[in-house]
Amino acid sequence: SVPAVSNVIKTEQKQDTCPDSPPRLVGPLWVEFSYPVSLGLVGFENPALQPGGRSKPTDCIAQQKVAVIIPFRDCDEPLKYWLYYLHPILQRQQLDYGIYVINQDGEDPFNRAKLFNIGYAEALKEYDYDCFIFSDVDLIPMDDRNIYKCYNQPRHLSVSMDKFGFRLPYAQYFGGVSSLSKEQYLKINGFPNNYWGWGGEEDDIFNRIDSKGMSISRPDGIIGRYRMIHHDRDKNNQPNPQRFKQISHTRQTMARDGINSLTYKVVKIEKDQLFTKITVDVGKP
Ligand code: BGN
Repeated sequence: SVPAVSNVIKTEQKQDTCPDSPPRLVGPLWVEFSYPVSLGLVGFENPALQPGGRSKPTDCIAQQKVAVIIPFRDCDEPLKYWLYYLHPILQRQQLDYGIYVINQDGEDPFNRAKLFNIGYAEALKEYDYDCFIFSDVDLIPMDDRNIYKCYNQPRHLSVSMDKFGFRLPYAQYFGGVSSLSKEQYLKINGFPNNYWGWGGEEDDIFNRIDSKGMSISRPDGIIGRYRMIHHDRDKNNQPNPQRFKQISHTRQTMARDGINSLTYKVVKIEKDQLFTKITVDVGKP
């Protein structure tokens, strides 16, 4: 009937922006990996998810539209735990979010930073995201007050990891989980594309942020606690011998190496209920 319809329109217009402190947060979380979880269980426990691992609050308008980018190759076990723990947290944080697992095809050395760039580009093809979370697949936050959104400065979220004795390994450390708004990301020309193998790429990202006069925002060491899921080191992720030389030249290379020089081929896009998996050919070292 006509009055009912106009009522619906009125309530929709009345929705407010979600609050700075999401009301359903619980604080410290119990996180462990000794029992198995399945994707079926995660789906069952998160019935409101939309295909591709998308969700947004129903009772308010999310402050930010957040794409979570996870670089990936052959690590299904950690991914299950990641989805199991993070979906409920991200929903309690009242984010309008989607999960993008960027799977590197082939056997060449792993290129974490380039996979982040690809995730950024692919997520934007799908939705008007304004914030990007860059996360390793094996890191689980131990406190839901560590909000997966963007801040006035680029944010380093994983400040207190169990493997480093719950402290930063060094003051400039920017590895693990971080967030940059679209604007912050573009200001540094995205991330480097040529770090093949383990190490150095997050130091390059730190240099980019620093050279553009931005600082790093961080939660405190209690809220910023993380557990790492133990798994075998990928045989194709040996330390990158070039990394020392590369990070010493970030300021010269960053203008021409980044999102403005990104090339890759999409091999396959799969929409799971819990995440979007994009398999990519990242090219050769
Ligand atoms: C640093 C690595 C990071 C790594 C952290 C923590 C380099 C660059 C040359 C100094 N950086 O030393 O990539 O995340 O350790 O393990 O190797």
